[in-house]
This record gives sequence, C-alpha cells and structure tokens, in this order.
Amino acid sequence: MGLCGDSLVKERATGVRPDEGSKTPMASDSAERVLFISDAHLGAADPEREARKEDLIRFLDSLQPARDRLVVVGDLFDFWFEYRYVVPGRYFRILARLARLVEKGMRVDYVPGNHDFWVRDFLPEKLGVQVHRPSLETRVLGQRLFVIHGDGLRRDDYGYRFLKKVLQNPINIALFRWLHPDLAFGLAHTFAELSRKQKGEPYQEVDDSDYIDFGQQKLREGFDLVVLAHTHKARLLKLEGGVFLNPGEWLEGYTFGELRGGLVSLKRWFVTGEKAGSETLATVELGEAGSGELARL
Ligand SMILES: [Mn+2]
Repeated sequence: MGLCGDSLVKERATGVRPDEGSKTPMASDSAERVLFISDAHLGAADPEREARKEDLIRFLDSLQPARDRLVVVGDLFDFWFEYRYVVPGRYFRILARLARLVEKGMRVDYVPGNHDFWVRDFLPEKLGVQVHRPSLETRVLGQRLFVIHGDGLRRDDYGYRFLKKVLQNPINIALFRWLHPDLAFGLAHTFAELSRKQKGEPYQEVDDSDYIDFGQQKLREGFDLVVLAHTHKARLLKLEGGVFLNPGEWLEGYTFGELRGGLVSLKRWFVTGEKAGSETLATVELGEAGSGELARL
C-alpha cells in the first residue's frame, strides 16, 4: 500500500494532468473494493440537505484507504466553480476529508456532472483527486469499467444539450469568471433550486430507459460494468454482457454502489443517533451471461 501512496504523492508533486492518473496501474490494482457515490448536491440552499453533508463525512470516515477506491459519479456539489485565487469555502470539510483519504493512499476518481462540470486544477493539484472528463474508462478488479455522469443522454433532451454547449463554452466560462463569486454562486444555486422544483417528479418514477439503452450499448462494446448517475434513480440491472448501475443520490436516498469481488451491490447509508453504517438493497454477480433483469429498484 505504501507504493500506492508514494505514487500519488509523486503525481501531485509533478503536477500531473487530470486524466493521466487513470493510466497508473498500481493505484487502481491495489483496491479490493470500489465505491460509487453521486448527486449529493452539497451546498443546496435547503438547510436539511446541508445536514446530509455530515452524514457524507461519516461515510467517508468509514472508508479504508488501504483497500477502498472511491469514484464520484458527478454532482457531488450543487455548484462548483474555480477562480484563479478563490475556491468555494462552503465545501471545505468535505474537501479536507477527500484530501486526507488521498494522503492515506486511497485513490479518488471524479467524473464531473452537470452541476460541477467546472472543476479544473484544484481537485487534482491540491487534493490529488483524479478527474476524468467526460468519462472514466478503466480496468479494476478484473472488470472493464465505464463511468459517466449521464447528463444529455436522454434522446429528446435537445434543449438541455444546447444549454450544455452554452455552459461549457470556454468563452462563456471565462466571462462567468469575471462575476463576483458571491453573485455567481448565488445565481447558480437559485437556478439549480428552480430546476429541481420544476421537475417535481419522484426520482424513482423517472423514465430512465434512454440511460439504460446507453448502458446496454457500452456493455456490447465490451465493458463489464457501466455506471451512470444524473437521474437520481437508483438502479442495479443485469443486462446483456454485464451490469448497469446507477448509485442513485445522496440527497434524500443516501444510496451508493459497491464493486467487490465479482459482485456489484446497491447500498444505503444510514445514520441513527450514534450509529452509522450501510445496508445492502440489491446485489448482482458480474461475469455471467446476461439473463435479463435480476434486480430492479
Ligand atoms: Mn446531474
């Protein structure tokens, strides 16, 4: 494990570019367990949701850097933006936890979502978190893994795909950077809250068939496990050629995914008083021929 930690320290010292980390076999091969979390939307205006931040900290504290690897499948933050001299302070405690886990030798991968697309150098350079844009494609625990946040995959989502182009345009990003951070973050959180209210549909009733189709296509391309988030709808499906996982969300459901041995599980984190831990909601086996759906959530 010392080797893994050393290699990460070295990477940070040399200022490695965000995506190069995925080619470091030592770090990825040492993990025995891979955890997938997504859509915590930390920093959302609602104070009750902010309390969830503490639960996420307890979850992070439960991880074992020597054997766990964490993959953030986007939208950990309700809004993230970096300036030359300023980073968002409201996420400080979570960032400090992530930095400590990396220092202890854990590998943390970050696949940006539509709320935190604007991560730049801070996570890789200051925290040693590996950023993969738009997707993480790697081999871990003997499985070919494909991870993407998934925004813009819905076939009829033309409006969003246009908006995405506008929001991800380098000129627009440069212009936005000139807004005062208090104003910029205020605007972004208001916008995010409005779009959440507009949707109003319970997550588990969202039609995610386009996302599953996309996952099926990736499994046919040769991946064994496809992980997508964004819809907030927790899913664990055995499809033709592999497994489709959506870890759900950490906003209300506290669900997360786990890959361990040849098994993929959907789990829920719970906190009752002093006690905290996880329960397994569903498990499927990787590596068998596709047999349709074994678990639907
Ligand atoms: Mn999203």
